[in-house]
Amino acid sequence: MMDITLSKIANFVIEGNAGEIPQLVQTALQDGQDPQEILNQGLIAGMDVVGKRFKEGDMYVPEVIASSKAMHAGLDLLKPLLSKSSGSQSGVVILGTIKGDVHDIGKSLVSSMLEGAGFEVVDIGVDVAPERFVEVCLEKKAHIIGISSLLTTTMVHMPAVLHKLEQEGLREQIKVMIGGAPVTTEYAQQIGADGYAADAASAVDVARDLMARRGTR
Ligand code: B1M
Repeated sequence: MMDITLSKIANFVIEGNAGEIPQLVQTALQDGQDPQEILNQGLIAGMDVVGKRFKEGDMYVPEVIASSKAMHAGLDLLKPLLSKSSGSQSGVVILGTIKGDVHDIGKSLVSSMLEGAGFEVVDIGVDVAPERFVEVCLEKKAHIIGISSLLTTTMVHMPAVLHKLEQEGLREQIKVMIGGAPVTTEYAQQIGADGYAADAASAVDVARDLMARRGTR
């Protein structure tokens, strides 16, 4: 049975009530709830409902924005707890949402989880041009580029990042992982990406695997 505080958190996300969420998250933490559980059963559970209602036309864009603000209000508090780093540096990841796409909640979760696993994450935001991923990757001497897309109309820009890496002669050195709701393993294979993760937790496994596969640089 779901904890009452967590179901309240989920409901406030659905209602887009950002003001109430920090206090409730604090209460859940004081009650000894695991930050990951608060995230999964509170914030993400609420956002799942929002997604379904949005799809069915029962919620509109302003309401969804209010819900995502509410989700962020909780996420901001949980982030440092989710990303208790082991202190060891696992690798540098450039992370962004592809051109034309402003969805950033999933990407932020991936960022937190990677940081939690000891990766240095350079979050370059949303609506990022393919060339920009490569530019920052060079600047930061990164090992992995992570690309998020939530729209079928924007995932088609992902291959351009791979092409740019090829053009720059970097394709062998830099690993590319992709994710986001419409993205699949098959799509990753089709475009020649090195990895795909369905959620933030498995993004860590994929990133670790990519680091192992790339050897040392
Ligand atoms: Co938009 N939206 N949205 N939206 N939105 C979706 C994605 C949609 C599925 C809703 C629907 O119709 N059911 C639909 C896409 C349809 C499609 O293309 N197949 C959609 C649409 C159509 C749109 C607009 C076009 C609507 C419009 O204006 N007509 C528009 C586009 C704007 C744009 O980007 N240019 C739009 C706008 C918005 C808002 C701005 C209102 C808001 C975004 C706010 C923000 O992010 N700051 C929004 C939201 C919130 C959603 C839903 C409801 C929720 C997305 C979310 O945050 N999920 C979404 C419906 C849904 O997904 N249920 C929807 C929670 C998050 C934790 O999950 O992002 O999937 P997710 O991330 C997961 C995994 O995917 C994975 O790990 C994460 C954590 O486990 N993952 C990765 C993500 N990135 C990864 C990268 C990795 C690895 C794993 O490696 C690098």
